[in-house]
Amino acid sequence: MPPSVAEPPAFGSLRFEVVDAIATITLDRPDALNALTVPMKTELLRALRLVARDRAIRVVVLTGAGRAFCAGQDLRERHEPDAAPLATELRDRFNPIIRAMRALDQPIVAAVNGVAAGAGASLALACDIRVASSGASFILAFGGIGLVPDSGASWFLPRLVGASKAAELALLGDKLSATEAERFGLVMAVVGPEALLGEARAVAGRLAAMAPAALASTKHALDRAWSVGLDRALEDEAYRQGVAGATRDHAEGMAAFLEKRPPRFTGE
Ligand code: T3D
Repeated sequence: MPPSVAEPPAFGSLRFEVVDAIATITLDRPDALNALTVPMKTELLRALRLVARDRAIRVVVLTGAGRAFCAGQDLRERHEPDAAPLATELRDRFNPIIRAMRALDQPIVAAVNGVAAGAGASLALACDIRVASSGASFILAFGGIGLVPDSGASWFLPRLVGASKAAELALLGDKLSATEAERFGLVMAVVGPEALLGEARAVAGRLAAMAPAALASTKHALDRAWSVGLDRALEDEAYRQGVAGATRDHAEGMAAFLEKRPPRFTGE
């Protein structure tokens, strides 16, 4: 595995650590339920860019410190007289984060440790896989302050839970509990709070052991499939399979199968 280029970077409002090819990003303003300020958004984008450059990182776990995952935009900051206009803030700070998450080759596992509200819910929705603590919840809190779902929520939610449930959650702003989220397939597993990070890292560990190029291509193929017809998707799969089939990792996977041993994928 290539050495990590991610030096322990200095962050103020989040924690970034890499262990065993898994980068854990912890939103770290627990007193404000990890509400997103300008510095925090800037740092989150910086952390995602660090991951994008570091092939030694195979998976990202995104979580929150304290009792919340993330309460969305910091409403105290939003109330400041010099706050950027809403649309500008979305275009300049929120949307680049969501785009970076989906452009990332590495899958992102959300460890939803508590409430995910507003753009905090959007962050969780933009991850590839979610595991949740039993006390976690998702709230499309936008309507409560006279706003509309943003940071990708209106795009991800109907795709993840279906149009009907998405309308209910987005229009009424009702809280979706972790267990209900699991029933709708939004979260992969619900575990006790003390087991959450272990569960998320176990899922991340499984992903980290897989062939990274194939994993990245699968992530991007799934995203692309939303916007193309079957013919295009079939051709897209054929192309991606040609690329994946030419990797050393594919040869290793085949050899491991025939030799009845676990594969050792290197990312080549
Ligand atoms: O730039 C832009 O504005 C555009 C982008 C917008 C995207 C958005 O995210 S809009 C939606 C923003 N978020 C919300 O509307 C959620 C607001 N928060 C809540 O509704 C509730 O706090 C929760 C349902 C998330 C949790 O409720 P609860 O009862 O568990 O906690 P609490 O007592 O309300 O909050 C605890 C503390 O966190 C409290 O501070 P204090 O009084 O102890 O000093 C509270 O003010 C603070 N807090 C919670 N959410 C935010 C926040 N502080 C700043 N911003 C927040 N979003």
